[in-house]
Amino acid sequence: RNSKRQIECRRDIDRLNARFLGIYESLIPPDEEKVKQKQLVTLLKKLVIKEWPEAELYIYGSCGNSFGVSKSDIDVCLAIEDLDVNKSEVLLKLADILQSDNLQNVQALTRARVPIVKLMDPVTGISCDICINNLLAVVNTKLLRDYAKIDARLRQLAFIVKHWAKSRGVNETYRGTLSSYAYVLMCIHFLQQRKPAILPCLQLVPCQGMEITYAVTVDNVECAYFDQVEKLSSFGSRNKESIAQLVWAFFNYWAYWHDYANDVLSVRTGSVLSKRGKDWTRRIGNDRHLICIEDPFETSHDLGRVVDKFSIRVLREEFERAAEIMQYDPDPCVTLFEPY
Ligand code: 3AT
Ligand code: MG
Repeated sequence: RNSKRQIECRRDIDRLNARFLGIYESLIPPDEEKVKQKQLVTLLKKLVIKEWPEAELYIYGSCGNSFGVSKSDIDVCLAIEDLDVNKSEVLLKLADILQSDNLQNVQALTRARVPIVKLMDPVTGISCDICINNLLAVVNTKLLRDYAKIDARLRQLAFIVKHWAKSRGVNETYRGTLSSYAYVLMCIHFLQQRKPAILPCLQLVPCQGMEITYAVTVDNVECAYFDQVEKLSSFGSRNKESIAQLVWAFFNYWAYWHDYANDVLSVRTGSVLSKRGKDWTRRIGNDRHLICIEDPFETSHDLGRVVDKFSIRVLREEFERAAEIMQYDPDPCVTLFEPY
């Protein structure tokens, strides 16, 4: 009787895995969408080069880090060395150039926290944000993309978590919840912590046969790590956990096990640091440090700083809701993503 129960249980888990993988597959952007994105960026490059011949255009964010679902906006960074005029002037000039090339809804947001030009390509319907010289974001985009190449479960888990966060309204930094970037870092850290580990720590080198193979200094921040990730393609193979188990354990961790009072998540070190060690124990200005996620390169930067005393409750209730659903709901794939 016991083994019959085990077999049924196994079947339930297999079925749930298949459901999660199905959701993951349905979120992946189709190839033709990727082609259209490339075409738009090529057009933008052509326009930009005319005005700034030395400039470079980089894709960053979810279209570049491999964690973008279908129909994501494109984030583009215009890199101009030795900027002798201010960013606002460049953005206004850029908006001018784009407007006269039939791109739609062109808007320069010069007073935003990250000043950008927004636009929409009428041919493809793709929206795009262009910022200036935000090279740290280009580098952290590469780090995320490199982590994704090591073990397929990272991309699967992060797609599910992002989809959950968007469905439940907890992926809105302007309302005090977390950015997509923060959620992906939470997933990377979680997989670094599994036993056996599913992901290594690429910045903790030399270690485990890894050394620094990529190093740049951007805005006085040294960014260095092991980026020959094709050599790590079997790193996580000793861990056999399935996506359903990982989704369950992820929400369980954030609902019941994370020490919000004392701990800082650190992908850079592949470990948990103490808030005390980082002097993140009290509110300074608007930074409350109620959930602490260290940026892998700008280590003084807490990605949880947008979270306030109201939104931390919303977040934690959502983690608990998700954990309960994964534990008890007969059809978690529906309930988990119910619109809030
Ligand atoms: P979506 O699919 O658009 O939700 P995304 O990965 O594009 O996810 P965002 O649009 O929130 O995420 O951010 C775009 C990129 O900007 C992602 C990351 O490279 C960078 N970024 C975002 N927030 C921060 C931050 N607080 N610190 C440093 N880099 C950041
Ligand atoms: Mg984006």
